[in-house]
Amino acid sequence: MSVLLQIQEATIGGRAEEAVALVKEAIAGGLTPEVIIQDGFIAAMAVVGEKFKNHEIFVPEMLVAARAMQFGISQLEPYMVSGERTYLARIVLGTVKGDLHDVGKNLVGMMLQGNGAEIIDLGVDVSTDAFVRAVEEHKPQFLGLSSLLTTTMPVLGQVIDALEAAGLRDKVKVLVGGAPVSQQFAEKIGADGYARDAISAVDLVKRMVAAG
Ligand code: B1M
Repeated sequence: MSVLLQIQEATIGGRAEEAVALVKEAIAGGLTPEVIIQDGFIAAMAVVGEKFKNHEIFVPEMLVAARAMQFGISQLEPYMVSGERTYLARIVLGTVKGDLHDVGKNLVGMMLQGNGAEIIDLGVDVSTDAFVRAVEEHKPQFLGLSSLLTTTMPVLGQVIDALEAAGLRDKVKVLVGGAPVSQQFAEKIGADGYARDAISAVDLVKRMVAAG
């Protein structure tokens, strides 16, 4: 079985230590972090999500799978640093109120950081007020909002409205993402940008910084 399939199996089974060992093996075998993340971990989480939907597994199993993915991906952090060491932008990042899914947000933060961004990670289940206060306090160029649930998607728009009400909307570019979010939805709520995955998020921020 290929190392990528083994990573998938270890992740689905929630075997974090095995996933870590397999990541090391994959890197030693010449696979890139992007391939390991996409074809190993993200592919595994798609299976986990399907199994959950079909009631084959439950929340505890999803949790240990996410933990295995977090551990595995953390091994890749040193390999995700780009050659450029120039400062890209300051970015405040968080998962909106009601949403505890942080694997994708962490990955986005890690990739942006590896490409020269300063990340202020507010964590998960962040209140709209806390986002507004963080923009006031840290004066970031970007605010990155993540939502994984259809029930928390509307909160993305609420944060944008709250920034507007606080007179801060033109001070920060708002980026949104997460599995149920789309370009169309991002436009509808008045976000400045949408990225479907961590690599696109880096490209988007670079493009927006270059555009001024
Ligand atoms: Co939850 N969960 N979960 N879950 N979970 C989903 C999202 C679900 C699709 C599973 C399913 O039913 N098939 C479903 C949502 C359905 C819906 O909304 N319609 C679901 C549900 C229902 C729930 C609960 C309600 C279950 C329950 O309690 N009955 C509950 C809600 C908890 C809450 O948030 N309040 C819940 C709980 C959990 C766990 C805590 C057990 C665990 C999360 C642990 C953690 O994150 N620390 C969990 C997990 C692991 C999942 C799945 C299986 C995997 C998510 C993940 O880590 N994906 C997920 C099914 C799935 O997505 N296939 C599911 C891997 C990750 C790398 O991808 O997060 O999409 P993702 O991030 C990507 C992109 O989306 C994008 O880039 C990332 C990297 O490529 N991106 C951005 C993300 N944020 C971005 C921000 C950006 C730009 C791009 O700019 C700022």
